[in-house]
Amino acid sequence: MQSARTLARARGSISRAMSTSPSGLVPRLEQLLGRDAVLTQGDSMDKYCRDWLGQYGERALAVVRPNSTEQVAAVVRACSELKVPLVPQGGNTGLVGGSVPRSGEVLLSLERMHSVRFFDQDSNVLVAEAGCRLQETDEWLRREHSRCIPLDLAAKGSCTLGGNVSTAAGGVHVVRWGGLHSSVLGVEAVLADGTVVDGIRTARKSNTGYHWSHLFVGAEGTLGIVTAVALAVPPAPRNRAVAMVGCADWEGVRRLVHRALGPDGLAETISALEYLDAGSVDMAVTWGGARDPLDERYPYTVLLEAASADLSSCSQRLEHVVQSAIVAEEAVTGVIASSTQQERELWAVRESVTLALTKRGAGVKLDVSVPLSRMAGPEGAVVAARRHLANELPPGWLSNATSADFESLCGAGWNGGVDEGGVCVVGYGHVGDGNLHLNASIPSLRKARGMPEGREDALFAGAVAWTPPQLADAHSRVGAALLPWVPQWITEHGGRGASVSAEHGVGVSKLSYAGLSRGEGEELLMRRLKAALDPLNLLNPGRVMTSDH
Ligand code: FAD
Ligand code: S2G
Ligand code: ZN
Repeated sequence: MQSARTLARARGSISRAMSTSPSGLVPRLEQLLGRDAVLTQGDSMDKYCRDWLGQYGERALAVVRPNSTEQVAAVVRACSELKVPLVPQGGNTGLVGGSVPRSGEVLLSLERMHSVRFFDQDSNVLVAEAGCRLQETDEWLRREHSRCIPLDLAAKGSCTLGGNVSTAAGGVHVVRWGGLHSSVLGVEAVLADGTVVDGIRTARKSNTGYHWSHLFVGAEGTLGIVTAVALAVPPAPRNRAVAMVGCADWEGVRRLVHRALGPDGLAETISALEYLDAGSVDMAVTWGGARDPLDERYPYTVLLEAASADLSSCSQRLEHVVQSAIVAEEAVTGVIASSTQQERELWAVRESVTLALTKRGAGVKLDVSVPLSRMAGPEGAVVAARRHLANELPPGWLSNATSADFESLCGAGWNGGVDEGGVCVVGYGHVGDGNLHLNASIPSLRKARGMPEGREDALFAGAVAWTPPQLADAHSRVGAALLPWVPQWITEHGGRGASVSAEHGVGVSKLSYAGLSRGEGEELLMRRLKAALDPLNLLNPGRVMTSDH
């Protein structure tokens, strides 16, 4: 984890590295792409060289912005000849440090490759370039063809289709449409030697050899650069119904999930099934600006969305599930949105947690798959992490909301919504597909002071909070306590239902423990594929796998 101080040192050394960049590289790149497509000066490069969390990234040798597959191939050939490593970048919203350069690397941004090549009306396949933004492309598809991209995530405004494919992004609709492997029909990619491989086709079925395009789904830029993608796109549901329910305990949540996913539940109208614990709702409301969704704070809040061509089936099904869950005492109460505005407000609670966490201070993120029984509740990963932190950190560092018996505090979370400071561990995520986002939040006093007028004095009343540079130290101590302890716990208790990285990928931040979810044979196969496709190890080296083999 790089604190600002270390980075400054690195920057200092990097600027010296500039003088030692391979001779002729920059002039050659400028000749290939045009001067305006090649950045080498500090501040114009900054936004490309810092990750979204502000935790990773060093200064690149150069940032290049090709506008065509041919230009991408030419850049790759030049870097390959001069043996200069390349980092492809889409929207730079990745959360594992994989989309930003280390010193001595060239950052290749796909931002200028943002054309929709075509939409095939017969097969309902969209062919778009890698730099197309998810939200913009989805809106165009809905408007022009009443179809949608089968993917939705809070970073949709910035993330790109190439980045989505390369991280095998999950998001909130996996429970309806599956992951991107279900919708990617083919990619166009540039290999490490500059070879362009065109796998773009609109045939829904093609069995003429290895399904090699799927190698690039989740490869995080380590096997080739995706320049275009062919996606099967479903009809955009005309109607949706959204509800939020409060549950008193995890057993209730589990039974509600089984109900919602069952044959008498949302069935074919299932669209999203998310959960938040009390601390996550506190984050969203106190720091994320979301409106309190229910009459009081429950240990768990579940968001359900049904979607279909006709309004009656999705709203009837949703109502039936919510009412039955209350009758069966799985849920205590529930609200069904009665307007688009209210639907947006309920979703805002869920979608604002990530940003809220960054506003409160520093964070340690875990994005894991784990069986429901081990996700939350007294036997779950979140309580286990809290208990572990209570043992590892100095007394008084933990906020009350992180006390081990937090689960039992009905209406738990902060004391009446006032953030008392201290380290919090919150759990939320895509409960419908077993994906938990476990986040530890280390409060920054300086950020509290940035709160809306009058709020900051109520915040952190008396409890511990840090100002930099102590914040960096507290951050690394919490990270050291949780990593790899939580991934090991997940692996030990989750069996084959566990993965130490569910949807964000490995990048650099999970390198040290990704092996917990990769068997020996898998590791061997992955290294053979990497050696075959990138023998000089120039494509995103040291991401996904260490390079020391
Ligand atoms: P980048 O961050 O630019 O790159 C990601 C990785 O892909 C890097 O390793 C990069 O080298 C590689 N890459 C990018 N483009 C290409 C290309 N064309 N060819 C080859 N390699 C490439 N992720 C989820 O899965 N689910 C979520 O619910 C989710 N929610 C998020 C919410 C917020 C607020 C934020 C900030 C992020 C969230 N993410 C989520 C993470 C992130 O948005 C996804 O991983 C997304 O797919 C990254 O897309 P991008 O275009 O920003 O890629
Ligand atoms: C989400 C975003 C990252 C995080 O909100 O679904 O994938 O850990 C996450 O908040
Ligand atoms: Zn997620």
